[in-house]
Amino acid sequence: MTSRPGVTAVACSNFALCKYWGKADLERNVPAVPSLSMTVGALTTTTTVAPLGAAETADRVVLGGRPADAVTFARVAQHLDRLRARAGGGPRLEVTTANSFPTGAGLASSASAFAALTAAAARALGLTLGLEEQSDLARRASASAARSLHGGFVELPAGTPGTEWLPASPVEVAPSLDLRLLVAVTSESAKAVGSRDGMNRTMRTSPYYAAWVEQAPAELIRARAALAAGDLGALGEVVERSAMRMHASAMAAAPPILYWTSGTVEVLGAVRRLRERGVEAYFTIDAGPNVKVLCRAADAGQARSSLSAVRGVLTVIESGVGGPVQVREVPA
Ligand code: 2P0
Repeated sequence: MTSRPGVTAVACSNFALCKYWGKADLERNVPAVPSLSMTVGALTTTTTVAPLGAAETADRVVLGGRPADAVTFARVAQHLDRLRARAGGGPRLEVTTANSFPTGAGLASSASAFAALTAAAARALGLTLGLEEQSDLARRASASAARSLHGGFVELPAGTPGTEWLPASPVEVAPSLDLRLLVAVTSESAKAVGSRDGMNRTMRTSPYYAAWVEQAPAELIRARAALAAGDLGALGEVVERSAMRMHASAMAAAPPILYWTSGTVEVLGAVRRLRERGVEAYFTIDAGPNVKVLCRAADAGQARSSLSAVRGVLTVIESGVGGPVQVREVPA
């Protein structure tokens, strides 16, 4: 064993209010559209990275108490190789990771996972990196992970082919805007098409993809302005459009990609009814059937009980805005 201590990192998940869907550079994992997310305090990944002895020839990856499957292992090991290259070498590593939320709830997120892994492994390898450098590295493993190093509301810009440096950074939000996010869980099964495959298929085959890329930057500017002004109504309009336009581009792929279930559509109706009753609530949907609902803290109780009563909703998870990644060393 080396004398280096292990390192534990806790990273929050994030949900995009303006979606990332499509890449400008596949090899460097550079997004083709800018995205803007809320860091989600209630959903965290805790990852411990410890150096293995010099005789070890492979990394070890344990997820939720079980060895990782081959695909996950390969993706984690590739990221560890990236970090070792940055550190100029280093030992094989043991990675132990667990989520705070129930696995199989359709919320497993590469965002919190690769953010925590980047922070813990970088420190374990002796690297001293700022959050932006960690964000740029995490983005290469999973672009949504670049946003999870930071707390609050976070923007990841678009890049172009060949872009090498592309970190996420926090965006300004009006202090008066006290927001909550409610996750209406409508399915506990894994999605049929993963987000990486889904966005690649959309890029290759959807006639709506070019329009999606074209309209995204102006929408993000509107969302940023609404956040800074504390204007939930203006923000919510952009948030819903971003989700609908992302899904429309995916639905138009060949073969089509439909992440929604009947429960998804039921929740969209419930959100509309909340607004008709004067509750400012706005939906977003990621690459799966669950619906996330943005509202003021003062309205969260009412929104939560309405969403819980929707047919097809299994559970509702409530979250405030999360903070940046936390890192601590653990004894060798
Ligand atoms: C987002 N998603 O902005 C969008 C909305 C899913 C739907 O970022 O290929 O797992 O690893 O960079 O980060 C999920 O994409 O994709 C995602 P890769 P990632 O949150």
